[in-house]
Amino acid sequence: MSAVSRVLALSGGVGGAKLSLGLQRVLPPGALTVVANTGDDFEHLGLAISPDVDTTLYTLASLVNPQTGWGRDQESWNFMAEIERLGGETWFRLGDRDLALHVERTRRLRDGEPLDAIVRDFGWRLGVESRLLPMSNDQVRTVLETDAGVLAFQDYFVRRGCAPSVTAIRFEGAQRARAPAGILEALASGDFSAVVICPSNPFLSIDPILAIADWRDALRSAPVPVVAVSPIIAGGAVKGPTAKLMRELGLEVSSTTVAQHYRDLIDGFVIDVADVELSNRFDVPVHVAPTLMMSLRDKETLANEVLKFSHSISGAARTKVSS
Ligand code: FO1
Repeated sequence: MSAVSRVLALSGGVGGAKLSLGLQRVLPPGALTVVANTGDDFEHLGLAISPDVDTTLYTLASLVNPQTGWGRDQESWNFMAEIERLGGETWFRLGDRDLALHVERTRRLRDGEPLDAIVRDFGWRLGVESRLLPMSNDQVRTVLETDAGVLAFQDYFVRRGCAPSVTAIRFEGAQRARAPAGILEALASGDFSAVVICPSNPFLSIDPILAIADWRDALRSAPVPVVAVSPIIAGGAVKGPTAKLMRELGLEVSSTTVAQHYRDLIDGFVIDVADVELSNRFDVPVHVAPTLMMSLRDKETLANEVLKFSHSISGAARTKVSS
């Protein structure tokens, strides 16, 4: 266990959820709060789907499908098979167990309950000991400008398998969106001892959170260290379209690019052991650790490394580079 006590983690889908699970396992019960991206949310088959919130929820509840990293374990697909038989849309796969979550969330949203209250209750019912929050109760939608036209996130990501080339990304609704009540005050008043930006896609998973002025301002002025973990290892991404997207946006596929992207927010940056030779190429303190999370032990080890590092830089002069 580390000296760091309460931690706020910012997360997207699978990669972020893995580190969140590591943090949950090495911190005391209840000491972790995870803020999940909702830019990927959409309405599908008449249901309100929140993929990154659900991936995090299932991972923290040890109910996630270990093969995909999203959706439920012990899943069956009768609903999808029947949808197909009826000629419905099957490109986005909703398993039978997972379906219950979407049906229940949709009902509660339609009854006027805010998303954060619904997610909090789901967490409690599924036995999650950490607090999980959507980045906002207001609608924010990630939209991509591509060589195949303007695409909604899941159309780009799942239906088209990230094949289109991306020229720009926007977060519709982010300008009006607010963070859920209470969390920013908790951060500003020192309730947390560190903020961790998980190794999620910076452009698709973390940027939707940072596009909300509330969050960006709160992180810039956080009275505690903000530490990001690079999703890039040895010039490639562990999973997903991060490296392809960076090339399309004209960026070098390197952890130095990611640190530069977060430069006005972070006080420290964690890179993989494979990138040790880059460690003197950053404007912020750098910690080198194994960042590939295959086993539960890997997740716990990285969580401990991140917490140790953030503790070691807390109290040091702020290193954020103003932009
Ligand atoms: N990802 C896929 O690649 N194909 C799917 O059919 C799919 C269904 C799905 C259903 C529920 C859910 O919570 C997540 C799901 N995902 C699927 C993952 C998800 O679309 C992405 O991983 C995230 O949006 C990006 O973080």
